[in-house]
Amino acid sequence: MKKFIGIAAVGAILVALSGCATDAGPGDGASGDIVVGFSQVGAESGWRTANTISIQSAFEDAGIELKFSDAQGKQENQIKALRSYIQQGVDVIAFSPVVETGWDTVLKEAKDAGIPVVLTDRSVDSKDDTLYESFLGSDFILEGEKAGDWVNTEFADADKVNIVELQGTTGAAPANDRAEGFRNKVTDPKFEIIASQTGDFTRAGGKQVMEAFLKANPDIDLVYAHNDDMGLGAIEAIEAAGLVPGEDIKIVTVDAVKDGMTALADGKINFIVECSPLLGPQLVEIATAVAAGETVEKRIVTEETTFDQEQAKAALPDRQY
Ligand code: GYE
Repeated sequence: MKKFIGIAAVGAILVALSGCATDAGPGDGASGDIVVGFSQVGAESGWRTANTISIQSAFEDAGIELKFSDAQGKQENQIKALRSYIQQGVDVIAFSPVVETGWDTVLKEAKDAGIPVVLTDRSVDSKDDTLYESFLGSDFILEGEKAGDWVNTEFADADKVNIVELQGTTGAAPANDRAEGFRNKVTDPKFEIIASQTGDFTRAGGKQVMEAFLKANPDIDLVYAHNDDMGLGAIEAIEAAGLVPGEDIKIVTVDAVKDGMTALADGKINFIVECSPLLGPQLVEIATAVAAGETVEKRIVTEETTFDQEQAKAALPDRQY
């Protein structure tokens, strides 16, 4: 990779000296003329849509060619996309791994080809952290802990709290970590997680699982949904069962996309932990730096907040996504 940049830089100097403005072509590593291959998880949620728009528009604004592929939620599709980017000799590969495990082989192939890899949004569980340059994204354990903190306050005076959990995609970092963070905080024996199942981060999944939860459990006090979309699906199921979401059954979610924030402002969701999908501009910076052979921070954590009903009402008019 370094060699590549060296050759390209010499080329750029020669072009500059000769005053001849030729297009150096994609993939040659010349500054400002890099090619980035990005493999997205899919289009499972409002968060994902906002994330895709953020990434595509940031690269467009920066004038950097972005090859984009949608894995439709399948790891095998992502591995195929990564291999195709390696074959095409892109300058940087970035991807949001659908699940945490099973990446070492393909990451090693990228490393052997001299192509730096940047993880965005979700991480891998690889023991060898030389297989990627940087991981840009949220602290999902902290998000789960923030949800747990709210639960402790909200139910401070309760004797017994029956909780159901709508988990994210099985094996995905945000599903694993949001479950863990929540359990780090919700430790009082009065809390019981009576049911926990994946809704795959989708609205339809959240609805379906919540319908089953409601049938099996007459006395649910709280839904902890790993994202807004599943919380929104749960609202539909709760209303269909003749109950009032936000009152008969409280709901806490993660993400804070517009639809989630609207439900919070309406009192159907009670609290949302923010997870920012607007990773595009930072990803452009990181990709540009690693393409130039620079070392970047191994871990870049997104800054995030939380919202109650009043805060959601105040934030909604300016919410971009
Ligand atoms: O919370 C969820 C999406 O990986 C942080 O994936 C992301 C999660 C997000 O489907 O809505």
